[in-house]
Amino acid sequence: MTTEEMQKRIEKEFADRFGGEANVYASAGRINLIGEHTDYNGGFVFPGAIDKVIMAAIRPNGMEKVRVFSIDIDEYVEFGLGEADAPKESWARYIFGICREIQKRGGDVKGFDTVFAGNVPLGAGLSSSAALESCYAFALNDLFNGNKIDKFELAKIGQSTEHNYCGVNCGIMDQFASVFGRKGHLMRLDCRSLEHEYFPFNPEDYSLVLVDSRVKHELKDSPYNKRRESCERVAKKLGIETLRDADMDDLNRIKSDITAEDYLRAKYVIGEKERVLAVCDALNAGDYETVGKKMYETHEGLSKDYEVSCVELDFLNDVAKELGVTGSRIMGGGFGGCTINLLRNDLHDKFVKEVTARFNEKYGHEPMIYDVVISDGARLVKEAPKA
Ligand code: GAF
Repeated sequence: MTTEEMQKRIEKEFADRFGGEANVYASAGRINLIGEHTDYNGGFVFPGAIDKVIMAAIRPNGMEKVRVFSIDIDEYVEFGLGEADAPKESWARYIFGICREIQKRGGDVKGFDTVFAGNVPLGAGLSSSAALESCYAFALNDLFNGNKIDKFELAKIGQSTEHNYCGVNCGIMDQFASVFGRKGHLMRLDCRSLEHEYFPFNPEDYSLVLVDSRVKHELKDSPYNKRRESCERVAKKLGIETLRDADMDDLNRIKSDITAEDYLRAKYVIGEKERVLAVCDALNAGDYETVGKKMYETHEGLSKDYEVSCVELDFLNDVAKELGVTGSRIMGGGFGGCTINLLRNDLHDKFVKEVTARFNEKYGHEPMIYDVVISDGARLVKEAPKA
C-alpha cells in the first residue's frame, strides 16, 4: 500500500467508525548506516528516517478514554488514561505507554479517537515500533500540549514507553531518527551529549538497498536486553558510566576479571565507536569505498563478537561481498530482519536479481528488497477543518 492509499484508507475508516474528519499524523521507520548497539553505550549512531511510515487519524473525543482501531491488525481496543488501565494487546500498549509517559512528565492527555495503519515492514529491523511511538508522541504534543514538549523529549517518551510498557531496554536511536528525520539527510547523533548533526546523503553513483531476510525479529523475546546487560557489567567493572569511555587497553586490563562472552561484547562496541567516526570522515571526503569497508567490519563484529546475526543474514552478507557490493551489514538490533547494502548504481539490478535468486534457492523463500529513500520524520500530514 502506498502512503497516499494508506491515508485514504485511514480517513475512510475513521469516518465510518467515529464520523467526520480528524487530523492525520505520520512518523517514519529508520535505517542506520553504521553505529549499531552503540546508543545504549553512550556512543554514536548514524540513522535516517525512511519513506515508510505509521500514519494515524486522531481527534479528541471529550471523554476520559482512548478508542483505537488498528487497520493492519483489524482490532479495536479502548483504554482509560490511568496506570491501571494498561491494555493487554501488545500493539495498544505502545499508544497507552505514550499517553502515560507524557502524563508522567506533567503533560496533558485527554481522551481521543484514532485509527492507524502502517507500511513499515514489521520485525524487519526498521523500527516500526519507534514510528508508532513517535507518531502518537508528536500528535498528542500537537493536540493537547501546544507543541511545548521539545523534540528530544518526544524521542525519550517513545524510549521510556519501550522500557516501561513493552519490555525492550532499547537506546534512543530509533525514536530519535523517527522524530528528527529530514528528507535527504542522515544524522550523526552522539548518544551521550545528544548533540546531532545532519549530513546530506545523496551520492551520485551509489545507493542504499535493504534486503529483508524475512526472518522475524522481535526484540522483546530476543537476547537484546542481555547484550545491554553485558555492556553494563563491563562498564561497571571499569568504573565508568558507559563503554563510550573505554578503549581496548582498558578492556584488556580487566580481561581476566570478566567472562569471555562479556569481553567479546565490549570489544565489538569499542570498535564500532571508532568505525562511526571513520565513516563520518569518509562521507565528508566522498569516500564511499571506505564507508563500505567499515560496514563489512561492522557485520563481522556483530556476527562473531556481538553474536546478533543468524545464518540467513550471514549468507546475505557473503553474497553481497561476492557480487562486489561496496558495503553490507546487519542493520538494527539483529537476530533477523534486514541487511543494509551500499552499492554502485550500475550494480543495482544485477545484485537485486542475484541475491533474490540465491537466497530463494537456499532458504526456500525470496527476501524482500527495499530501495532506501531518506525522508522526513514525525509530522502533521493534514489538519482537519475546524468544526
Ligand atoms: C534496536 C534498538 F531499539 C536501538 O535502540 C538500537 O540499540 C538498535 O537496536 C541497535 O543499534 O533497534
